[in-house]
Amino acid sequence: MSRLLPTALAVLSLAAVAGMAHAQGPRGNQDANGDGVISAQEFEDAARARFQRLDANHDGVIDAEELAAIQKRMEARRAEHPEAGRGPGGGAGALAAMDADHDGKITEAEALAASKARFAALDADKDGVLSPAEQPVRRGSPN
Ligand SMILES: [Ca+2]
Ligand SMILES: [Ca+2]
Ligand SMILES: [Ca+2]
Repeated sequence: MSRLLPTALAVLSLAAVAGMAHAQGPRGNQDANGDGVISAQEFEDAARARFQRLDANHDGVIDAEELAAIQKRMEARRAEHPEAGRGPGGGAGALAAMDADHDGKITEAEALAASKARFAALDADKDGVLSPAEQPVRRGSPN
């Protein structure tokens, strides 16, 4: 008994730490200042950060090769966690849709323009911020 308790406590605090890390993880927490709403600036910052993460060789363009790698990663993740759904920004299909001039590559300008359009679409009451109700649902998007 006296040996079990500390172990249980250790497991619990580990779980708490893991949970916290998860909540603040890189998986698209766009509400940078934690005020519960996502401003246009926060949305854009998150889009830029995501773009830079996806631009593996940092040349300012996500090319077909990088797109394919992203797609592969997303599929692997979905196969591993089918219940997790897709992160904000959608899948590789949504990425390809950002390619405004259809040259098979996505520039940072295209990604940011797409993100702006997405923000406008999400901001149902057009007050310039995404309230919790307007924020994209992270699990089980219906398509
Ligand atoms: Ca915010
Ligand atoms: Ca690149
Ligand atoms: Ca709004």
